[in-house]
Amino acid sequence: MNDMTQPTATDTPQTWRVAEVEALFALPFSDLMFQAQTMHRTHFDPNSVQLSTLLSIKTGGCSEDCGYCPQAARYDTGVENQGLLEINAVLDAARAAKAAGATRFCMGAAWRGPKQRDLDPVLDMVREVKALGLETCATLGMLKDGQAEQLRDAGLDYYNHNLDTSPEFYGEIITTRDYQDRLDTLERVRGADLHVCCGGIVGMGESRTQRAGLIAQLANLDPQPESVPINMLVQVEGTPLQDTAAMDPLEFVRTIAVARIVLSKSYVRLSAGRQEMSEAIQALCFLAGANSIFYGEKLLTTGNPDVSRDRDLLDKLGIRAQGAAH
Ligand code: SAM
Ligand code: DTB
Ligand code: SF4
Repeated sequence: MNDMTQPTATDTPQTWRVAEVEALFALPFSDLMFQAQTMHRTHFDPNSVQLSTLLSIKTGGCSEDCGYCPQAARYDTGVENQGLLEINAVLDAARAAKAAGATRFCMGAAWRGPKQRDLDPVLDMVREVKALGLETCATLGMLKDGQAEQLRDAGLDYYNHNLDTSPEFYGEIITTRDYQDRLDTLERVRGADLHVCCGGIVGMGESRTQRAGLIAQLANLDPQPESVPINMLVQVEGTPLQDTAAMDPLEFVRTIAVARIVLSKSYVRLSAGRQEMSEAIQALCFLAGANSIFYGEKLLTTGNPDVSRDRDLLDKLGIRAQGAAH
């Protein structure tokens, strides 16, 4: 890359090696937090958080075998299957999310990927949610050629598709689609000029090296994703991961801090698992550079803190909701 005809160091994106990311994880906690906060303050207002509300528009009965997921048909988790919601139910939920202060509405479907007959009604939902003045996000599984463009043309702002974990650990968690399938969908999303929302789950029994492997993969996406959800596994009875040894919450805080350092301009979302976290740990996550949360009492099928509890927490910390009148 030193050849004069090649891009210079300033326009070549930095490639993160797993060992470099792991070295960040290994820093003394205070040093890691200092670096993360310094980075956070370089690119963002540290006292502002973005609020996204989720809605499951199609629930359960999924053909895939993701070991963490309550919606996989093959696991007996008690989740009730629900076909695609009527558009009015979706719009009611979107209006309520907006009234509560969310700026983005994310529609999730338990599909391996959408068939065209599934996608058509979702395009209407995207159009009408967007018309309410909300940012729109969808997570519908793997996309085929042309589908990302249809979503973009309907007014979709973000597409969420997670890498979930490191390539080395991936096969322990999911066998019905491979890592490359995920990268291919992300390419299609990026190719359609949609904003990319891509993150993963920790606390699935992966090693620290594998956590670093996930973060390195995310950091090496070019361009980096605009939004990076970091989920703490929600252990759901009936899933293969239900009895996974709990991860130290401070290791979760470290994961957020490392993500903030290497994905310096991305929104890092403190995602699933907040209901099981103390306020103190959540506050440390904000200090570590998390600047987005899922907001609203439900994620897709599992619980999330009540809106009033989140408002209290943000008030206590002096954190403003992005886009809120103040
Ligand atoms: N079915 C689509 C797919 O998998 O691409 C979209 C919805 S899927 C439920 C979206 C993401 O939710 C998954 O990629 C995973 O990262 C996250 N997720 C699912 N179950 C979870 C759990 N129990 N704990 C934490 N995150 C979870
Ligand atoms: C993401 O990274 N986390 C969200 C969203 N993207 C779609 C989903 C979390 C799901 C948690 C389990 C559930 O509620 O079913
Ligand atoms: Fe299906 Fe998505 Fe759950 Fe995997 S994560 S089982 S693809 S709903």
